[in-house]
Amino acid sequence: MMLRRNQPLLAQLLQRAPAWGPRRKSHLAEEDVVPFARAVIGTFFQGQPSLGNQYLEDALLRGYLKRHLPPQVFAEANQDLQRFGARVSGEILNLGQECEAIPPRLQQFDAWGKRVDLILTCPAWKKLKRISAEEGLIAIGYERKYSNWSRVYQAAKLFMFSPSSGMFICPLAMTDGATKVLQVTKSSGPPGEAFNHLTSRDPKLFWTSGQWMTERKGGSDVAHGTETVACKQDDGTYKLFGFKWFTSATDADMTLALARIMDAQGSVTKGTKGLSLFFLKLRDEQGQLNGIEVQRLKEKLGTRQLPTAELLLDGAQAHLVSQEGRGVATIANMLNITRIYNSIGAVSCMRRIVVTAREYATQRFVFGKFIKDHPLHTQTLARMEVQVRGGFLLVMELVRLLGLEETNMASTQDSHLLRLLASVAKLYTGKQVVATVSEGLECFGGQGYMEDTNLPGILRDSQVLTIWEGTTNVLALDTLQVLAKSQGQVMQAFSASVQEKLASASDRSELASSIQCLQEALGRLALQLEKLLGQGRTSMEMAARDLAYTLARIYIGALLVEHAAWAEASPSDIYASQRWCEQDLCPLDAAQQAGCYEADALCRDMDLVYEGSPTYKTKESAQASQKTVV
Ligand code: UCC
Repeated sequence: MMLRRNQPLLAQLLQRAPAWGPRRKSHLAEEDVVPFARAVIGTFFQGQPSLGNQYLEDALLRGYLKRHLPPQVFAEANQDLQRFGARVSGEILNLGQECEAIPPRLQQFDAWGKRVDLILTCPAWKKLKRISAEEGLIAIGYERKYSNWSRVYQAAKLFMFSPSSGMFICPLAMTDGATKVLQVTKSSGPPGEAFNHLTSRDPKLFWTSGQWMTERKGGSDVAHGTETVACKQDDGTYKLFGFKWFTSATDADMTLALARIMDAQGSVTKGTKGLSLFFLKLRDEQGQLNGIEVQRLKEKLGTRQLPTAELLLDGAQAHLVSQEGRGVATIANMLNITRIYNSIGAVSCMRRIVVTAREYATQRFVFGKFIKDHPLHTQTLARMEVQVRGGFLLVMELVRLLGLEETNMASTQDSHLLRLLASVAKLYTGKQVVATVSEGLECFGGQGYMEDTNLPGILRDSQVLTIWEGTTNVLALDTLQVLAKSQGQVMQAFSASVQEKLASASDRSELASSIQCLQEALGRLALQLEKLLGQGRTSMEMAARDLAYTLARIYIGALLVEHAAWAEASPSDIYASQRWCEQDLCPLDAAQQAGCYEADALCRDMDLVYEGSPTYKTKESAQASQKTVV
């Protein structure tokens, strides 16, 4: 019946069948001609892009390390990274994908009704913890076998590990941040012992740490959002009572948490000055939770591999690790590390999508040729590659500065730059990764949208990089604060560093026009900053994001030029720096010229945003809000 009804279509299909498959016969049987048989649909399957050695295939990573590391350090690191480059594209990638496929779950009660609050993670997640210890992913940064270069070597490993790791990079970020805090605070007792666990290479001893800052009232405005209180006990420890709203990787062994110390009258100090930092273990020796109830695991857009939870602290035993009232300043040590990890994670995802897309372009054949041979496609990939290279050099510069500071080798200029660039890099690479990965998915056509290719997960996981550890605007305002607080010193350090990098390339004619563009942009930045100072606080806040972007683009440009001037640089290194400098390097200037920061700009923005909204108020209310921004 079916056959007869579809006869004309079948006849048509049969005429085309030979082009698709080998199953052509002179006498067709009925099973060969039904519309959805294999012979009719065809036998073509698109080749999958495979992932090669992530060290050997990354020319810039290898070039950067060769350029910077002392020869003996490079020789040793090179060997280890080559081995690790293969491990991340095989064993570790498989484990990471298993973590995505088997997300953590919360078992709140046992079979007999007893509250247990167990966070159950898959074997792959546990294996990644063991691998992290074995590979020294935290230890390298603290053993300092290679002095100030240890951080660069560590970052190279993290850079390859991150996009394969099923987000295990997240607990590592917090672990490194906590280690830094415990080192800076010179903590003794249980927090001091924890330092040894966090930096251990022995999987049996290795610990990971959490970072508990965010509460229901505030993730950004920690000073006004933290309600957790700490009550001192006779033995000098504290008991914490509060509700932590986002706690990433809640299966950690320990954590650092902010809370307000309660005095004998039950009062606490409000604001930043009331916050102190505490160390606590999640479980006791018997595995019982330390006065903690896991309320639920979060339902997230991405990072589903991570057990992110809401926690009730109901008398959790804790140790004070900061001076009283210096909690924010102390946890800032951790924030700066996790922001650097965020930037490493962002650029590493960009690298991964570009590597995968370029491989795919050599296999996918359409419109009569491989897509690598379609000019527009290759141009798209090249633009993405320029973004990756720029982001990579920014992140590695940050890590290089961190290494100098931690080994007491940093100049004042280096320290200023480190503080500034930690925020700038986090905000800029966070935005870059979302745009680049989104473009990257498009390179696979519809396949980029299919969950079982494991590609969409990269985009979902990237989106958080603009949010956690400070949103783009929070970091833009932080950048502004850093510049304002130093009374010109940080800006001076920035300009001097850019000039030094450009000077190192001054004898290279092929870089001359890039250098000129960067000099001009630096000049325009200085002029606009001067102008902004006279425009007042509201204008400065409105300019903060454009300012941060300007700093990022100019600094990245200088880094690309500096790298391109290296004696062993490739023609592509030179080309990348030229392409980078073709964009608007000073968006601050363009927006200022357009009047975006003028006195009435906020009112116009309000009118624009709220036109048609039932909550739309009047211009007067916009003016009132302008007055309250101090
Ligand atoms: O927990 C989260 C998720 C964890 C998982 C993420 C893992 C990442 C893995 C990536 C892998 C790929 S997310 C939590 C996110 N929350 C934040 O990031 C907070 C965002 N908000 C801010 O950054 C704000 O700017 C605050 C909280 C730092 C601002 O607080 P306040 O109350 O306004 O305080 P101040 O006055 O700005 O700063 C208090 C002190 C000052 O020092 P003093 O008192 O000496 O003048 C500041 O200079 O802290 C100092 N300070 C810093 N110092 C503040 N920020 C810094 C800094 N970044 N570095 C050095």
